[in-house]
Amino acid sequence: MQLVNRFALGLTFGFALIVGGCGKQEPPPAPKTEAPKPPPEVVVRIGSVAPLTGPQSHLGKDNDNGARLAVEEVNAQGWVLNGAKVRFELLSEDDQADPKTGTIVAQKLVDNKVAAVIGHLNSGTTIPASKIYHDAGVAQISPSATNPKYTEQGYKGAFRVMANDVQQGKVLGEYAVGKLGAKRIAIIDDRSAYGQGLADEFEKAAKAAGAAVVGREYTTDRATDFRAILTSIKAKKPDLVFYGGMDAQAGPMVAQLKTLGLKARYLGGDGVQTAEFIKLAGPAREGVIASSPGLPLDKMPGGKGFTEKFTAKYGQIQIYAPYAYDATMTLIEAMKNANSTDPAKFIPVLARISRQGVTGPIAFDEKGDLRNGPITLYHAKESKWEPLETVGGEAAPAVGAPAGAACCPPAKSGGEAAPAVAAPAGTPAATGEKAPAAAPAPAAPEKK
Ligand code: ABU
Repeated sequence: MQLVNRFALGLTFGFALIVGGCGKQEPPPAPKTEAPKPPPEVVVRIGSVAPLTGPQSHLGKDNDNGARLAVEEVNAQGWVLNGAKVRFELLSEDDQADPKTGTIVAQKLVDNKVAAVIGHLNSGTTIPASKIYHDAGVAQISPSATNPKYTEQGYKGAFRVMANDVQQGKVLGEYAVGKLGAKRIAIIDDRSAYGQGLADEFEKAAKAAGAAVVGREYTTDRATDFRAILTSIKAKKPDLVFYGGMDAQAGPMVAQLKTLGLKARYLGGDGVQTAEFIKLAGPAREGVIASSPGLPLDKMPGGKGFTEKFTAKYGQIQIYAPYAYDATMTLIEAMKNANSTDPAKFIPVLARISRQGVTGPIAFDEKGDLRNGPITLYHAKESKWEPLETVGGEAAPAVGAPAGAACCPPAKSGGEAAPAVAAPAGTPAATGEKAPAAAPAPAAPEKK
């Protein structure tokens, strides 16, 4: 039996040798053709800073998502610079709307070698952080900080893509007196750089237009109970209450104002003119008037397309997302035009840029402020913000105008008032009185 097995094994082995030795030979492997090497990749970091936690987190996420959408689109298109593929990386930081935290995260971004920062959201964080970016040679574009001091510091790399509060306060003060007929005005602000600054500019303009300021009260950007200051204000019988601050306070404040039986009109700036305010104020929102530096979303040259893209990905736009998108796209276009991601090279190009953004024409004056930015007034009607009128701004170029298309004459001599959309019932505008003059945009040399 053992012999038979050995014989069978021998046969099998021998057959295998025959087949292996004399059968068809495998062709030698074809020489490998080298796959083309992808271009080397360079990563360019851009910071995005806003309050991502706390009472303003809905606004912070709105800004951050606007910047993120732009970065994702640019990365999908691809850009090769000096033979290397550029990939932009957005580093998001939460400054909690707190000035001290703002400087800490600004230093962190500088340490992480960002080329530029989109932010911050709040003037109170943007201004102290801007010194850190300036000292490090990093570019900064705020999509939403409106206090004029930000661009008055002489920092070559500091820009903003909306009108500032000197312009906004003037429009609001003139509207309150000239169109709403306010004579006795009470003012509340949240003591933030934005709230206090806007309230001061409003007060100046309202007084210049002939109104009396019968009371001025203060709160904070963390408060939720305003009954003490509203009771004090009620005793002064104002016909209009102006609030300089954000929606997280304005919402409950308006509701408490109604509960206390205060009949005065309520007016605020862009911190109030948000989607969140409509929710927070509840039914008390009806008739509230607020301004925003910019055109209504559906009147922005790229508003429709942006709204579709943004809402599909991130949900409802609060207010500043299109500006954060434009700030990011404008920054990257300056890098492309400069053929460089080095701030020393692209900042001078950014200072002279003239392009069509989603929000409208984008070009900066000698300080880094948006040239001739429009300001729109809205009233809350049937649970939404409805535009009343737009003051200033260029006529919006046609949707789809090529990126980089010139938007503005080199020096603009004045704001052109867009036609009024509507005026709230019972106001002088509705009865045909003359509208207040548009805030003129001064002619400006280029930022050097
Ligand atoms: N512009 C209002 C919100 C941001 C800020 O300026 O503080």
